[in-house]
This record gives sequence, structure tokens and C-alpha cells, in this order.
Amino acid sequence: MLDEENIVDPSHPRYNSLMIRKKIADAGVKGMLADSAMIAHGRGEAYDYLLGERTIPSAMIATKEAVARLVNAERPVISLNGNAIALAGADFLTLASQLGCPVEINIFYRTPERMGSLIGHLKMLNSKLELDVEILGGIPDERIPGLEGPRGACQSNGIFNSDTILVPLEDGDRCEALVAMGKEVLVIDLNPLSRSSRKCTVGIVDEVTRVTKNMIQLIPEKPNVSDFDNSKNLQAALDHIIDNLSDKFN
Ligand code: PTJ
Repeated sequence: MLDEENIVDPSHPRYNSLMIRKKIADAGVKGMLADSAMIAHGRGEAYDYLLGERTIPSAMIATKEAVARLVNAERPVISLNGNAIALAGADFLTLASQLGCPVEINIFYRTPERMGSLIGHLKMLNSKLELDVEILGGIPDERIPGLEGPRGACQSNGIFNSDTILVPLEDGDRCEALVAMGKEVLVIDLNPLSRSSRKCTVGIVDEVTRVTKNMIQLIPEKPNVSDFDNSKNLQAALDHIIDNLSDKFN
């Protein structure tokens, strides 16, 4: 594999975006991702472009709310899929270590090869960061009710018995199934119109690598839980997109 510095020039105006793309491309080569991972990423990029590729005020409000709920949870868990691990695996482990909670690999397109590759990657990051975060998902013993097939597989000491779950880049079905289990579901999704964003408890409309960095900063502040209104907050994200677009032509 080519050294990333050799193929992406840091002075390029879209350097960050290109580096994030490269993380996805490299993870694909390692067998960590679903075939449709790049399509999902491209959809995210399009929304990020509309948002101005930065953390907008409503996203920061949602991020703080999600941190408050994670800090106050009895059994928090961070659910990770292929894209989330490829883009922000190290920061999710740091976050889990700050919270003292496990991460659980829960993927839509589950194969033994992908699970092996993702677990191996997280184990490597755990030891590189000198962390001891529990990595679940490899030995499922429970099912998320309402989800057929391998994508419903989960662990009793992780997702199944959690009260609060952080799910980056979730698909709508799983989000709804987790909400139906009575959990507080905290979603990271650049698309404010997605079913996940609309059905979850707290929807963070922001790019996953920015969110994890913000969360790591916010955890020591231990913010308080508020009477967060998800629909109102998503509307603020949509309003921001519209304002951002009209500014471009004025
Ligand atoms: O690893 P697996 O098997 O669980 O598969 C993962 C993917 C992402 C392929 C699968 O869950 C999928 O197809 O997802 P969707 O339904 O395309 O949804 C992905 C959502 O994440 C979309 O609404 C995107 O806008 C959003 N998204 C993509 N990239 C990012 C993102 N949100 C935040 N940060 C991103 N970098």
C-alpha cells in the first residue's frame, strides 16, 4: 500500500476530505468494509458539503446531549460498523475507555472474514493506544428482536442489555429495532432526513471523525441531560443547510 503522504498533498484544498476517503479505501483493501461502504460514504460526503464541512451549532448541542446521556447511563455501549471503525476506530476506543464501557462490532453485512478483520484492527488499536477496552461482537449469544439474519446478532453483555447506545452511521431498521427495545439511541448521521436521524433519541448531524473528537473533549465536562427535542434539532440542521446554500448565491 502506498504511503498516504505520497498520494495526498497536504496543501490540497480538500486534503481532509481526501484523507478521509483514503481511510475508507485502505480499510476496503483490508477486507473490513461492506461492498456498499463507499456508496454510504459518498452519501455522507454530499450532506457534509451541504453543511459546510464543519460542526454546526445544532450538531454541537446534540453532541453535548449524547455525551450527557452516555456519562449518566448505567450500561452504555458503543456499537461499531465497518465505516465507523475505518474512519474513527482509535477515537471510539478512547471514548469507550473514558466512559468505561465496551464497544461492540455490529455490522449489517456480517461475514466471519469481515468480523475477523474488524476485531483484529480494533485489537491492534487497543494495544497501540495502550488501552484495554472490551471488544464485543465476536461471540453473539442474543438477537435484536425484529431483525432477521446475521445483522440481528448481538451480545448479552453488550448491546442486548445496554440502556444507552451510541450508533454511528446506523441503518434505519436497526435504529428502530433498538428504540423498540427501550434503549436511548444516540445516532451520528450526516443526513438529517434519514430514518435513523428521525427515529433515534438524539441525532447528531455531523461527520463521525469530528463528532468523536468533540465527544472526547466534552466527556470531562460531564454535561447534564436536558429535555432535548430531536425533531426541533434536526429542523435546525435543515435550516442551516438552506441558509448555507442561499449564502452561496448572494
Ligand atoms: O459495516 P456494515 O456492514 O454495518 O455496513 C455499513 C454501511 C454504512 C455500508 C451500511 O450501514 C449502510 O448501507 O448504511 P446506509 O444505510 O447507507 O447509511 C449510512 C448513513 O451514514 C447515511 O445516511 C450517510 O449520510 C451517513 N454517513 C456516511 N458517512 C458518514 C455518515 N455520517 C457521518 N459521518 C460519516 N463519515
